[in-house]
Amino acid sequence: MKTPTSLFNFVASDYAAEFSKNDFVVVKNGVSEEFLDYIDARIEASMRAGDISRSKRRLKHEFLFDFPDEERLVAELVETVGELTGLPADELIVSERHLKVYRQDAPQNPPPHKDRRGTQLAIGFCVDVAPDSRLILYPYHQRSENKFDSYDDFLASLSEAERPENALRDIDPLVIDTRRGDFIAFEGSTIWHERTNAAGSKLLYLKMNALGLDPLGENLPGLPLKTQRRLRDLGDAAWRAA
Ligand SMILES: O=C(O)CCC(=O)C(=O)O
Ligand SMILES: [Fe+2]
Repeated sequence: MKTPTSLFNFVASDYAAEFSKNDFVVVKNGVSEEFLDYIDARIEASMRAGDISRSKRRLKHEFLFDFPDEERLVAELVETVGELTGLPADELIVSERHLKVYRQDAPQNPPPHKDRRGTQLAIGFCVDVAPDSRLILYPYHQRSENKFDSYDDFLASLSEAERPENALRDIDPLVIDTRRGDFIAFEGSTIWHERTNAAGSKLLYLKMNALGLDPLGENLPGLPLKTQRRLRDLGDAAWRAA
């Protein structure tokens, strides 16, 4: 499997003002061709391995994504996401890295959800999106944080009036057409969101935070960069003392 030379096709600072204003951004064709090819190959290999989905909603198959083992790509990821979102790049960690393949029988209009607390940011890479499928976002309403490690626990904590089917009843969501190569970033633990008509769609999502949360133990070995740097400095000191 060929390691990509870069992940992204865009300059993060060009989109930072938009993210700061809306708490989400979609960059058309923001994912590099080489990274898309890499994700394609990983999906192909993963479909033969086991599904790791923990969700009770049974919308999609999920597979752990093997992020390329290259320091420069890990650095490109956190530096781009940091610059885009204003979160400190050297504190970012990856709390989930899942390939998502929506089931053929996925419901067409599932109710929206919020991601677990470790998903301060949901970062999506669109690989193959069914023609009628849309990303639904509610960035401007009902922004309380899911403080739990699962959506089910969060949902159980809500009053009847706070449940999405009631709280969002009179609010029109943003309906976003995302296609292969598009890059998505949004604040996943506070924005109600979902994908409609998703059957057969394939995406990679990296869930990230600067809160030190790694509930599934999926963080990349090189993160956070701050710790990595400290370890390197300690190593140098030990080396000089020897
Ligand atoms: O399919 C999408 O773009 C959204 C996926 C999502 O919300 C999730 O996996 O938590
Ligand atoms: Fe989500």
